[in-house]
Amino acid sequence: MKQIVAAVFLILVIISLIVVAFTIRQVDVEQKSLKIDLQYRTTLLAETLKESIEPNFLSKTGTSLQKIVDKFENKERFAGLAIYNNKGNIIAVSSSLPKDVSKTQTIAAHAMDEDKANGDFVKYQDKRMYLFAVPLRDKESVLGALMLVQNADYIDDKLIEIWRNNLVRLFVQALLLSIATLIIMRWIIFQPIVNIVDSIKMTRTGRIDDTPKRFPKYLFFQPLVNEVAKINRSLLEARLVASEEARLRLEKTDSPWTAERLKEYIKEILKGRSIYVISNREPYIHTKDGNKVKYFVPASGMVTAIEPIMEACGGMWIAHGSGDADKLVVDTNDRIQVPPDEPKYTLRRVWITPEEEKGYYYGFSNEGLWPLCHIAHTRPVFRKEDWYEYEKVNGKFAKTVLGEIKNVHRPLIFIQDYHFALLPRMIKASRPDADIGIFWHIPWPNPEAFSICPWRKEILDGILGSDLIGFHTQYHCNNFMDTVGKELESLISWEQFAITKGGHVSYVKPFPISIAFSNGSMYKVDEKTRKHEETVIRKKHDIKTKYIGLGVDRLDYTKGILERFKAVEMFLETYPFYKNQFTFVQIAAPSRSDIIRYQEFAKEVEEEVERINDKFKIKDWKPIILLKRHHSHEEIYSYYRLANVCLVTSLHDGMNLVAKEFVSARDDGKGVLIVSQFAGVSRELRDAIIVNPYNAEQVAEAIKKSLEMPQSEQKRQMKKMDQTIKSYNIYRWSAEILKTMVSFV
Ligand code: ADQ
Repeated sequence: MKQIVAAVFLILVIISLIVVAFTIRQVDVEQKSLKIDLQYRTTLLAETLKESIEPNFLSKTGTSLQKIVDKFENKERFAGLAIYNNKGNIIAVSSSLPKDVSKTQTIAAHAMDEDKANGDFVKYQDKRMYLFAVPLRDKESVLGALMLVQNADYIDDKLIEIWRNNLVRLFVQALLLSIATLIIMRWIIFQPIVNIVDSIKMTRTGRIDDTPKRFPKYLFFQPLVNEVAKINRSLLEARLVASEEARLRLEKTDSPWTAERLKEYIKEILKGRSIYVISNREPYIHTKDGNKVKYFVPASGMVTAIEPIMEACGGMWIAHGSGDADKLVVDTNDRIQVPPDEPKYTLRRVWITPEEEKGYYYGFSNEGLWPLCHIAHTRPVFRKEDWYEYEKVNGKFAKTVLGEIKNVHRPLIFIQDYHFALLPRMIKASRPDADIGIFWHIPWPNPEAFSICPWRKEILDGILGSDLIGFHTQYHCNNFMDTVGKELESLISWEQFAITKGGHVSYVKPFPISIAFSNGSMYKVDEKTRKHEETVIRKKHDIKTKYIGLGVDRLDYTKGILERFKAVEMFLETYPFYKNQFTFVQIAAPSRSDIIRYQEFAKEVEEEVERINDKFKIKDWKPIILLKRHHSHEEIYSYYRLANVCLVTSLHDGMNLVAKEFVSARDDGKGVLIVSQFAGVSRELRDAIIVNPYNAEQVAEAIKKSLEMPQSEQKRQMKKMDQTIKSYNIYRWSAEILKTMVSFV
């Protein structure tokens, strides 16, 4: 609509300019012609009068001259006349003539001096007048002058009339043209184009399109319509072929897992059952930006992992609506179709109050359970009021889920993470027919560490409402089984990895989470683009060094960011050759910044960067560049492609997807990955350099080894890690979890 208004405005401006230019010209011509006409008429009249006054001028008395003058009173457009003697004095004058028109004297004197007619336009009391004088003479000399004064106001009136008429015409034309433009653009051009785009989009996203109805009928669109119809048909055919191939591939387990294959697989095993994912963090957050609403994908490993599954399988994702514009874009049932550009599943938002968020999210989840499960030496804080909110919000989500599945037979509920430990039991209690799985994205600590939680029994009982409990590693599964054995009355089967409590069986299994990586990187670029990206990034941050190291994390104390900086410091101290040769770029997304510990941590990170940079700074080089903001995945991947070495030095991490993303970004096989032995990913990517993040010397050595590693070795390592991730990507992860969930029934 904005473009249409702009186009109409532009047209109006152009028309106005044209009309104004033409009017100026017309007025100019008209003015000249009216003036000439007036001058001509005045000259004729002057000549006539002159003939009757001139003979015997001297002998005529003032009274007889006055009589002649009076005869010309009250003539239309004629203001009056005056007769001067050769001394410049008035002998006779019309009573209607303003006496104080001073210019008359000058003009008359001039006519007498020059002995020829003289005239000029003057303004008197806001009126325009034409003064014209002719000399009166006998045979020898000039005896006086005759002055004629004409009203010339009608010329201005006429010009004003021209302006008025043209402006009215302009207004009417502009109005008609605007309406016509609006109609043409809105209904004849814009709407048909929108229809064509919608149609292509529908076909691209696999929905059937009612093509003939939507396409414009206008002749000039026909070639485009024909081509689009052909493209749509080809896309539909290609989709059918791909779907058939994927279906055939289901039997062949060695073929790669793709979104298509997962979709077909899910169709096979779910047989029409609906999937509901529940998480705290939503996959798309809508925010206000002035008058506009924007959205972004949050920095979250859980979102990175679950989003491709939902895109492939559809269903409903129920999550906390945390964006300040979230409420503006949902329908009356608090639902919105996402991804916003290409809807594939439903996002159902749940609203929680700031007080609930404080207790449930910041308090119990992130100041209690998060540090409890991560052995990163930050003490958990347990507050009764936080626990109360945690229970309340779990109850709120349970109510929402139960409402959504009310009429759904045997729904499949897939709960994410430590924010919802109580939810499985709450749902199971009302809907025993639902298959419930929970995936715990963070580590599970040993029973002693867990035993400090005042509500450990409630948490364990809540989780055991699930049919399937998933962790990233076998080690975390073992810890969970041990913890339940220590805390609850239950039957534990180490053979089947199952826990029976109150007649209900929960299976505990490892599912190492991964990323959407099948045929190539999700954000693949060609060599030219990669080079361009490198130039842009280097220029933007003034990086001139040969080597670049990279860290990508949420600003979280478990990610070992400070330890990483310490290792960079040690590396530069031990190997000063690399000063001015190596830059470490740390991309850090602000996270949970309402929690004091996180605020302190963010400050510590900044201070540490400043300290190290001050220590080593040489001219225009500094060793660490801290980019403290949320980045899109496209942006992050351009840094992955650029780095010689990527450091993942978590103090404790369930898995860590950054490590996998780095490998997936390196189509060129170059680059080295350093991984903490305390991150789940170190159990899978064994070809990375595995380090203890607390051991700065060891990490510094690993950096040196990475920068000096021959390319053939880099490629060998990358290739093996690449294969590991591809063979167990996020599609396979979800296929295995969902298959395990449904196979228990
Ligand atoms: P996280 O600790 O959030 O999740 P992690 O595995 O480290 O997850 O992945 C972080 C994700 O956020 C990555 O996709 C990364 O690209 C993105 N990210 C990082 N920095 C960013 C920035 N500055 N801007 C935007 N995005 C950024 C938890 C567990 C992990 C586990 C995941 C998945 O703690 O151990 O791997 O869940 O189960």
